Amino acid sequence: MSAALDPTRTTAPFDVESIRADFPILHQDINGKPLAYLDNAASSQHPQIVIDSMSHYYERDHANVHRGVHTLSQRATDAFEAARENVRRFINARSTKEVIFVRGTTEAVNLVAASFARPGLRPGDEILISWLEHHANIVPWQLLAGQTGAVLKVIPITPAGEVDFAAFEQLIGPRTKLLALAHVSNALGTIVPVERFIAVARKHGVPVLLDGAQAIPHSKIDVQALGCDFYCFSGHKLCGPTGIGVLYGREAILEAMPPWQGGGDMILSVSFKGTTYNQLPWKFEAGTPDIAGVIGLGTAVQYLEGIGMDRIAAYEHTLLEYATERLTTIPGLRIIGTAPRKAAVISFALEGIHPHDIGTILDVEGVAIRTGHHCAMPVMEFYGVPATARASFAFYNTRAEVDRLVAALLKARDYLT
Ligand code: C6P
Repeated sequence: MSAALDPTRTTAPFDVESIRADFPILHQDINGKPLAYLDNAASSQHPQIVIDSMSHYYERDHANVHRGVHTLSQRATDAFEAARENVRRFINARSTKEVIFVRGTTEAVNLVAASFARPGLRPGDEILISWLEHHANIVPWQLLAGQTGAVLKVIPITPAGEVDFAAFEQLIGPRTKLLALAHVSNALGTIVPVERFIAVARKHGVPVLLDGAQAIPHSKIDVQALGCDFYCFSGHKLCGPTGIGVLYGREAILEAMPPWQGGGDMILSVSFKGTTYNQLPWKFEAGTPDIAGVIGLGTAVQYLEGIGMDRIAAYEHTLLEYATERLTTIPGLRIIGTAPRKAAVISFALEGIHPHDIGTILDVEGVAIRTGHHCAMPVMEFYGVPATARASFAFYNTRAEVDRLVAALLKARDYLT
């Protein structure tokens, strides 16, 4: 077994330098300065072991899955399904039947909208989301509301960027057919105490979808303990490849849902008299999947397990505290989103400087952050800003990189004001 996948690594002291050594991309200069990659909420980077697993597949095992009796097809199928088991274990789903591979969080939400919500929705029924959502957890519901006459209700947020629980209790009711919530806000970093929301939803018999895109990279996710009905996430924020993600769904619910796309692999038999569908999870995986992507994701979650998600959460928390403390010393800097419980994401504005200019100057200094509306335009509207600058940290970032961020921001401030 590769040292990078060694499960005993979880017992060794957290050694960020040895972790950084796993990530080849981090060791380069950008504009003549060492890269400080602080855009992990957009996409995280890949340890060598993930890259190797995909190269190995392409070099040795590539063939279509679930289709051939020949050796390569069997190897590809075995690797593909082994990755599904890795993901099942990672999120503690009861069965691999509950792990559907999709392109990412966006596709997972759209699948639930089309296949779970749409068939039962009547005019006047309600879907409940919050003001914190990423567009991927807004627009599919707006489309659905337009198609069915259902109403999209939005739970307000507080000035600190928390979802207003009291308002939620007022908004949920007999017409609510689904509660769809971000577990962690990508724009602010707020950790939403979803357990409280789920408990209330249960009392009302309302199913719950969680957008876990920003939660799963930062903490241990146990879908059974959470008690949600759907959990959506993307591989590329989890040290895995782009173009692959997961929809977790409770088996009984998935069984009752019609397929959402038709084609190869999702059927047992097809004739013009009628078609019977495949079992879970394949019923929802029409067409040739992203085999290398699935294999890469399976390796990524194994790698993260080897480090330990609890240790990742603890390390990132100290980094977040350090960064928050350091950033607040910069004159004119305002942190946007000050909830007491946050993942390692900091959105901010610097007085008198457009966020895009901050991003450009930071790039000259080798510091990569994201600027813009972060696909969360209602959040920007709430704070009355067109955009923010956002630094987002991973377990391979260091305090020295936080210092570089602060130094680069001071430089941007001197230069532009
Ligand atoms: N947020 C960010 O920089 P996809 O694109 O399907 O992999 O993930 C969409 C998505 C859904 N929900 C949340 C909470 C997200 O943060 C994202 C992706 C990136 O914040 C790209 S916009």
